[in-house]
Amino acid sequence: MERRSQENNSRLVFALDLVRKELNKSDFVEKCLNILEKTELYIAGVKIGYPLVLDTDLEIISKISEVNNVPIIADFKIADVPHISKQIAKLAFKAGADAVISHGFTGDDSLGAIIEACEEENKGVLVVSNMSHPGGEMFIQPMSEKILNLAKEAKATGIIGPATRPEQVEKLRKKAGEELLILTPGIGAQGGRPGDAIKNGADYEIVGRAIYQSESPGKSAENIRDTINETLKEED
Ligand code: 3DU
Repeated sequence: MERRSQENNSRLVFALDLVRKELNKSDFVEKCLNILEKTELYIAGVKIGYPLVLDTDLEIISKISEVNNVPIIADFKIADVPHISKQIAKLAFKAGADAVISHGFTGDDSLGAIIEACEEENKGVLVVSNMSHPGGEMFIQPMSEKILNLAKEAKATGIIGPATRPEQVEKLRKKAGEELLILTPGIGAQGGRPGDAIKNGADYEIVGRAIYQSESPGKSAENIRDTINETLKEED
């Protein structure tokens, strides 16, 4: 992802959370690939979650990896016993994902099983250490530093933090040091401003609706990428 980020001068990860509605499956897949193609030059990676996979099938990841030259994060927020967690990660990798997102509250054995899958396949895992929605403050935020420590000890690739609460991102970066990537959803529709999370220590910002619900997803991705970059320059 770092290479793609440099090529496109972009710290933006696109959450491709489209909903099928009345389209048949193959037209819908075509539409998704089309939208992704329009944004491809402006993003560092794409994130695929449950809605899209459940509305199509796991092959959507393979199709994207064949057609679009962009790193793929499978956001399955894995939270299960170790052998099942590992199976989920392996299936995502087999389909073409470069990294998976996992919860960390399941403990060191479940995360350890995913790390094993990553080592076997040379892939990555991002651990949800905090969540961007208001309810994220109830249970996961008080645990966020413990989950971060677990991710660090397990040698995960990175963590997920909340772009809606940049001060929390700052705290996470202080604890993480330079060892973990920090990816932050919550920009646009959830209220976070492009660039704020990265200014506070994140590496990438994840954006969904503000791109795919706009009239011109390519233009919106370009604008958000540019706003992030402008905001980062302001700091200097
Ligand atoms: O709010 P948006 O439409 O920009 O989408 C945000 C994406 O990030 C979406 O795919 C969601 O599943 C994911 N996400 C969060 O929004 C918040 C988290 O804490 C973790 C993931």
